[in-house]
Amino acid sequence: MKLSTTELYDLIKRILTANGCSEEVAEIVTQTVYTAEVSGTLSHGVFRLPGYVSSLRAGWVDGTATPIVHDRAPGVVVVDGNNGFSQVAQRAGRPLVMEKARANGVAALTIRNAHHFAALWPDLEPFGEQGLAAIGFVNTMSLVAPWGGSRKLLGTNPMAFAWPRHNRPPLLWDQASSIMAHGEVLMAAREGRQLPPDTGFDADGNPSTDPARVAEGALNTFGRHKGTAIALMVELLTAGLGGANFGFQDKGKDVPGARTFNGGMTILVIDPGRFDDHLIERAEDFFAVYAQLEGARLPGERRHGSRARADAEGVTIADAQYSALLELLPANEA
Ligand code: NDP
Ligand code: PYC
Repeated sequence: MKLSTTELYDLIKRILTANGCSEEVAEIVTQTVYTAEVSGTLSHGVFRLPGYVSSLRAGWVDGTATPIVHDRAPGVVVVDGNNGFSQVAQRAGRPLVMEKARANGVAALTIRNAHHFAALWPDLEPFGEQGLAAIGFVNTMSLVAPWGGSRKLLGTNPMAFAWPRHNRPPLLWDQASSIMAHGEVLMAAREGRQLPPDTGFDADGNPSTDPARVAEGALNTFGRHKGTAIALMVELLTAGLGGANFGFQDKGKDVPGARTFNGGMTILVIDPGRFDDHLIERAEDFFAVYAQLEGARLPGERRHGSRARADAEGVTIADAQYSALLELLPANEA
């Protein structure tokens, strides 16, 4: 099914409002699901809508929540998401943390009691667009075995980074700290693809390349023990620093229909202008050398390219997936 970007956006928003999101929350969550889909981050685009809807219908996440912003210190903003979506809490805390970063050079935003079920790069992009550097971390329910083990404890704990560019969109990267995002494993299961060896384990702790088994078992971290160290840091910078649930404290596993995780996010924001007047231009010298390297590309280029193509040509959604999306609407709206 071929959709224009406007049709895609409207469909996502209708599904969210029909399933318990307020107009304002639906607008914010639509933006993140839509951006993932058009940028080719398909594991966190419309593929995830049944999960959002399931958590909403179960009453596990509040689609009307109003976050509470605490101005804790000259460089610290803490937001309680009130059991809503993380992007809504971010939107509430973003102006204050930007203001603090500009005043102090560095500031941090932590979010607790909020559900993050999306790609991270749309969260970081607004900082880069406003001339700020930012690095963000999210924790998830336990899905990953620490290196050497085969039972899950860590989350897939993604992180993303934005760096403002001179007269261009910001540099952005965005990645799970597991060898593969759990969403990618679910997509492989749906498409009947086997996983590469060393991706993870089944629920009994045996190595497996079957995505359905690994989805129920445990993933490895990326880069062997080094990814374990990163995933551990993410857990501490989110649940630890933010006072959010650790992955092992996920209460959703006992709630029928709960698919999202009530956890934490931390974003560290840096104003390069407070360190030196010419840092952004100076970094462009580095990018110019990078661009000369044969075979190499900058992270984020694929997503920027995909987004530009979607704007020009629209988006194709597989017919079966489109039908499944329509089933998330009330019968008289589908
Ligand atoms: P990928 O492995 O697809 O990409 C990771 C990063 O590497 C991207 O910035 C990508 O840029 C870049 N990259 C890929 N190939 C190259 C290359 N050849 N040269 C330079 N850079 C490259 O991401 P993951 O599978 O780890 O994660 C997928 C998504 O899942 C992410 O958006 C993440 O936020 C999301 N996620 C969300 C979670 C949550 O709790 N909400 C949990 C875990 C993951 P590009 O895209 O341009 O290729
Ligand atoms: O893809 O690992 C993942 C994931 C976990 C929560 C949301 N996405």
